[in-house]
Amino acid sequence: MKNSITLLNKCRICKSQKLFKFIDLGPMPIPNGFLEEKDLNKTESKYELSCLICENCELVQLSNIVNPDLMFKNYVYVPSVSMMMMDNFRDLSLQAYNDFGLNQDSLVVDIGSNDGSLLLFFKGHGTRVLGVDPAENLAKIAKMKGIPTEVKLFNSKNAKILKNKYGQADVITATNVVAHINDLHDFFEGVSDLLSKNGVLITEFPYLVELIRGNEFDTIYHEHLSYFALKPWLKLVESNDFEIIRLKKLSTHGGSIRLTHRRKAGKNKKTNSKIDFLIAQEESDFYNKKTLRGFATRVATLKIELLNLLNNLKKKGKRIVGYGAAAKGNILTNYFNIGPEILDYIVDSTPYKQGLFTPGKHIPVYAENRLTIDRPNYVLILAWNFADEIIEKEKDFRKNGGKFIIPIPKLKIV
Ligand code: JHZ
Ligand code: ZN
Repeated sequence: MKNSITLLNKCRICKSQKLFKFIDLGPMPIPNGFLEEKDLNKTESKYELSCLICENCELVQLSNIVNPDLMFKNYVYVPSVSMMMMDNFRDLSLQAYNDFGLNQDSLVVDIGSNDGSLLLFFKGHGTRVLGVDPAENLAKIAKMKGIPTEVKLFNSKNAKILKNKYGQADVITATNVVAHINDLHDFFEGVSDLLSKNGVLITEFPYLVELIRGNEFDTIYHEHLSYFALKPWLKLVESNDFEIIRLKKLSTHGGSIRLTHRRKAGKNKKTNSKIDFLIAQEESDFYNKKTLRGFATRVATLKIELLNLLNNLKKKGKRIVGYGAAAKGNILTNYFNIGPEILDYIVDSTPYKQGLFTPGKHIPVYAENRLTIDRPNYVLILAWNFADEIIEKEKDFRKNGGKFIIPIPKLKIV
């Protein structure tokens, strides 16, 4: 496989060729491609980043696909550094444990299990657990925490291997990972094979309507091949003989949804008022070129506003740093052209990012305590999805006269 398969000329799900491009971010480095100092002079690969909507099934998707090996083998993102994410995982595990009568014989398989954070909660409830993740570095950490982990990409071929080795799963979880999967029909084939007859699949993903509404353009990046609204997701689910039995809106990652699925029971289509309501809303307000073009225009305005603000502060001699070396932050800094001449550095609590430099803009990443020692004037919160958590954690910075800049959904100084 080449590094990048350029241009998707057919919809990933329905194969229609009627694709409408509504935002083009241009060539971008891979968003988690942090660099060591010794590599800063080497040429970095950049890949086109633009988003299309399929005019047939309405799936929003990337125009180019980067080889997953380049992005996921050695992965630096871990959810366990955020309390909000941990609270969400606790809630998911409790919901599944209580609602589906799990016990010590039940097997929970987590696809994209990362450092084992979600499965630790299930283990705490006493179920059997198995993680599946292609990141060798994170699987090592998960295993150290006592979470058995298979270093694999999840697909129908590997699902068979897992089934033969561990038996069928009562619950399969896939949080913040379906967007990363290219062949979604194959994903469902694998789930169907690995899942026990009455088992459930629980997914969580950022909800596209919130992405558009909240100007969350920086969550568009090479790892995320699809951006789901409910209508195309439901179509995909039904065409693979599954149905949605529960929906919960979440505040994670700028607005997400948690969906619980099981195999379709009988031929009749189940109605679910929550789902029907959201799909009706999507159809009336969302699937049109005007909405999508409006989003692209708002992003262009945001760029001007933020750059004006940062440049004025610099002219006044203010020192500005970033908070949260999130993948999304790397898209925002690259697309808005914000480099180390504006942000002295970025602080981040993830040990695997500290000491490295951001892809593209080469901004150094340090531990969070640098902020306390260094006391800059302004902090640009790049991990804006955790703004409340970060502001609360760093209340002393504000007490001492520091100010936070939150870029998304709307530029705000607090
Ligand atoms: P965060 C991730 O994207 C990765 P990213 C992934 N591709 C995905 O699908 C989406 O989420 C949904 C730091 N931080 O979670 C930690 C602090 O330093 O917004 C992270 O590096 N201190 C799987 O990378 C970053 O911020 C803190 O107190 O855009 C946040 O990254 C907190 C709360 C976070 O995801
Ligand atoms: Zn389509």
